[in-house]
Amino acid sequence: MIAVKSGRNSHPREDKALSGEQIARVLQQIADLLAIKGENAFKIRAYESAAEAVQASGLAFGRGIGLDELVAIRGVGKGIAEKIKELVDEGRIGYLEELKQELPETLLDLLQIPTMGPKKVGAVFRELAVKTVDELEEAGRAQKLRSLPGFGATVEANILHGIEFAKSRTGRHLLDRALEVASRILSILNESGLPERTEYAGSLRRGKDTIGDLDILATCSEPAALMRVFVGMPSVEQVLAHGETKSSLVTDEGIQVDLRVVPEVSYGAALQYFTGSQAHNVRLRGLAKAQGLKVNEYGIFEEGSDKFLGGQTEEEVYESVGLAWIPACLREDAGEFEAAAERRLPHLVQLSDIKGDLHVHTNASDGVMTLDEAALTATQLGYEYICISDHTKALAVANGLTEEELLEQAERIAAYNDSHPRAAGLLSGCEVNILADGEPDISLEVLDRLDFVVGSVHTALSQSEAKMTERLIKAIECGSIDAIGHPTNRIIGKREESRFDLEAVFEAAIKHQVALEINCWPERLDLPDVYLRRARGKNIPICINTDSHNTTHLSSMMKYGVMTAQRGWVQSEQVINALPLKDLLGFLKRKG
Ligand code: DGT
Ligand code: CA
Ligand code: CA
Ligand code: ZN
Repeated sequence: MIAVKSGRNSHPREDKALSGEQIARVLQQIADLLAIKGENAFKIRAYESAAEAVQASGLAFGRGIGLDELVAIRGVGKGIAEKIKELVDEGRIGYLEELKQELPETLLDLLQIPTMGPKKVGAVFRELAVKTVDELEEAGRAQKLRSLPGFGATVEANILHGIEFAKSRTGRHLLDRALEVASRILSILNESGLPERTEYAGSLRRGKDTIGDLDILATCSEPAALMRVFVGMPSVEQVLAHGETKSSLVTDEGIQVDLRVVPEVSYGAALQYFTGSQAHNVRLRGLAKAQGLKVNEYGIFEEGSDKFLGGQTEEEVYESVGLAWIPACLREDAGEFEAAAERRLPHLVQLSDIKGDLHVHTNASDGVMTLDEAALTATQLGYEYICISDHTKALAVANGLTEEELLEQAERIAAYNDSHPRAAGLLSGCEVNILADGEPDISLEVLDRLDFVVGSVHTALSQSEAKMTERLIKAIECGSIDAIGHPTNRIIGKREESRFDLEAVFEAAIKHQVALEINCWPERLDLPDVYLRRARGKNIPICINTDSHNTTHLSSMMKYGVMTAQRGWVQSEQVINALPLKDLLGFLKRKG
């Protein structure tokens, strides 16, 4: 007899009965692996039908169950009944174990990615030996998927998008994606003509390197209508809450977005509150309380009487506690209250201060733009200069240049400058590898003939703290390197930072006037804000570089680095690529 006890326990070995759902899951695994293997459709369908039938039965299956009882379930044939019995009696199916010998179980994860069906999973495994999601992403980024039969560039792009989506369902989002989604949503809301004001608050307004969710504020005389526009946007995956003045949803990028409509008189107080950070707000409320005030998302109130005193602008909120307005990127309770009280808030570098970009790759190494395309984009951006800094020879995967090739490129750059007197100036340079022992992989003599040299660590990233410190300091001291590229080598969510003695590296950078880079790649943002904050007041030379490989990077990524710089209290006078060309050249000479 089929046991009718419901099997909630998921341990087949310990429990006497398995639920239909547990059995169905195992049968589905077999069906998926067979499909990946490319087995005939009837066989696959048989396992899928059995899985559905067993699950739909809602029954639990106890040890010692008879084959005839299993076959009695419509949709379960004799062969599969035997396998179910094996699973129920022994806790495993030999056939499935054999399949897993042939096909790694991790292939099943690939099926979870939108647009990846079993045929495609089978193809990437057979043709490219791709077994995991990370390997699939790597193959996609290296443009290896598009040449597989039946794939193509669009399929490849869809797969990469699918991976990003699958990953974004959990965890935090990178700054570029969060900013894109927020901008898109603000445009949709504004285009409806309903709101008077819209703005994003939260960690995005503070420019954090990763964003948990988006917090959007609006004022609007018809909040219900605005909420309908919001939840009706085409990119909505799921509506979590739909109210009169607050709604939450998840976009099809997997990003949660909260929209709040607030009264005009409370706008500044709400913006201040929802910008956070929480630590900053706690501190602010404490200051207010000490002055007999209550500050919350609705406004500024007199404690006790609850008399409304203001809150239409953020300035009013800060004024109420005797402070100057504090830029959002500083609101982490990391010294900004003290600085505001003493009227010594930093003169933060602004995007408009940036005069050039000192880390740009071309198709001479692993970039996809030509020298002329890079220069044209720089001119369009209104830059005075950019430095062409292709990879050097030790980075063979990036087609790194040799000494001769660098000097040839420098000649082409000089010729370009001669023939384009009105365009942004090109500086000759390179992104030289700092080898494991701290030596650059290009002779100092050649480096000294270039205008500007970024030195980066690309190998032996996990050296001991002592070794890495020594390595970086040796590079700083060599005299031919002008900036250290992406100093910690972190890739957010993927690769840990290299460990080194930050203070010692800061000291060397100051002594030798070598700049530390803020690399603008959203997955890097390196140096990170917290380290920059530790350097505050030390006047360390900083360069904010896009590390561009194409023209879109060049025009779009500077802002992310500037946000990180601002969070790190970086002042414009510290930033060498905020210097006009002649002052930058002066800095380089003084350094020599
Ligand atoms: P996230 O989304 O994790 O990147 O970080 P935030 O800072 O955007 O945090 P979120 O979305 O939870 O809340 C937005 C802001 O609202 C937060 O920075 C401060 C304020 N807030 C939210 N909940 C609380 C709270 O319980 N107490 C205080 N003081 N502030 C809060
Ligand atoms: Ca948030
Ligand atoms: Ca939120
Ligand atoms: Zn690099």
